[in-house]
Amino acid sequence: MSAFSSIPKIGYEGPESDNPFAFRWYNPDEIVEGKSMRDHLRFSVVYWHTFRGNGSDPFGMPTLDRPWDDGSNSIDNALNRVRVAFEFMEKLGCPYYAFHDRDVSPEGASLAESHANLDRVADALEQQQQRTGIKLLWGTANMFTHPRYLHGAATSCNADVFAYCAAQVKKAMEITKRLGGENYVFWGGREGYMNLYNTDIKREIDHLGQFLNMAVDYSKEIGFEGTFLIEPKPKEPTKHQYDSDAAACINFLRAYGLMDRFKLNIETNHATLAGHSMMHELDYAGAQGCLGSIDANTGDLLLGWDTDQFPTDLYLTAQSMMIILKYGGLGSGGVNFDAKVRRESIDVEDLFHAHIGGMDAFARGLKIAAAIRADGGLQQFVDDRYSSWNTGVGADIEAGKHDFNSLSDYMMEKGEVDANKSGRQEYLENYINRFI
Ligand code: XLS
Ligand code: NI
Ligand code: NI
Repeated sequence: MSAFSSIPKIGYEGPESDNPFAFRWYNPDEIVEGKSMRDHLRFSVVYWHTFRGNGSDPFGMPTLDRPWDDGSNSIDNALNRVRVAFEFMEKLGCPYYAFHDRDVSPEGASLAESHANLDRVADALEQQQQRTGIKLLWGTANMFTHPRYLHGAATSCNADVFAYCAAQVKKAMEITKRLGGENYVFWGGREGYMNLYNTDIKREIDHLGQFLNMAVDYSKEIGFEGTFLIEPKPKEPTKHQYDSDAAACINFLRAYGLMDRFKLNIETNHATLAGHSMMHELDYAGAQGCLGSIDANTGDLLLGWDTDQFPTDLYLTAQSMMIILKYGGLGSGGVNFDAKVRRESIDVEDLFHAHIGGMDAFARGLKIAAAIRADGGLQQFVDDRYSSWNTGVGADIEAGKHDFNSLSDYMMEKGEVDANKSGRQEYLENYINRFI
């Protein structure tokens, strides 16, 4: 029985098409900067929102019509969802997906039972991957939903919780490896605090560092070579998450000796919750060699939480792709739609509109970014802006040939700095608009 029989296979029809079930910009085989759009973007569907989201919110019950889902926590329901999920991704033409252990398979009455459930569902996932050629972008462990995690996971005050998490991540990593996952994500769901009066920050962060080092050791033990990704987020569900933004995560990775094994998974709505733009977070991570993957979504300027909407803003996607291209692409990462349809978008069709829109917005962002790079005007401007560093005193400073004494001598003799030039912000904003 097909869950999406009324919906055609989504194909590329070009910008003139008025078919809502077609791509107008995402043309997987089109070559941009020497690489296909498929390989640049590596789109991924998330299991948790797309196949487990039901539209409920803190004020209201489920709203979404998902006829295949009986609402139960049974293995049969989980296996049926796998079938539907792959049918969806196949129709959409999306090459990757991502999941948490507990999205795909139900929590059991004991850890052993949870593991066994996951094994059974992984069999089905593996079969469907083989049938369709759809691959696993990343796996992760949900260590925030169950009540045992009320004080956090690896940062819990309860040592048993740390041990439980080790067992859970061990299993999730094994399953990710078995399914050929190209990355493994750590999002610190409740790794943070609600109140500093009852919190030993030093101890909690040390525990997190120790936990991730154990994960690195275990990946070596089993030969899992996928990239490890930390996903920064400043708050929600806790008031302050330890992985608050790219800079905080990179400092943490350096402090605990994890820099060569980890990169970052940057999410738009988390960047904006942290008071940064997505472009800032991507550029900062890229500059430190830590740009791994993105969770593509968007927030709402008027709402202060993680609304996880599908991205449709061309400035957002163009800026994201400018930075991704600047650092040579996402490597083993991808553009993962950590996004959900609105509670009011109750039909199955809405899942298609949402993903088609996000994929088209990123395809267009890619083309815009490539056009800006091909024109070269922006790069030229930036090169000129820093040209004082290419010769004379600038080049000598960068080469390490100066200290405070020599620079003081230099400036005493010169008396005043060379004249500053305009930053031309408005000119550049107008320039970018020529490509949008
Ligand atoms: C929540 C996070 C989460 C991670 C995966 O805000 O975005 O969905 O991506 O655990
Ligand atoms: Ni995310
Ligand atoms: Ni999020």
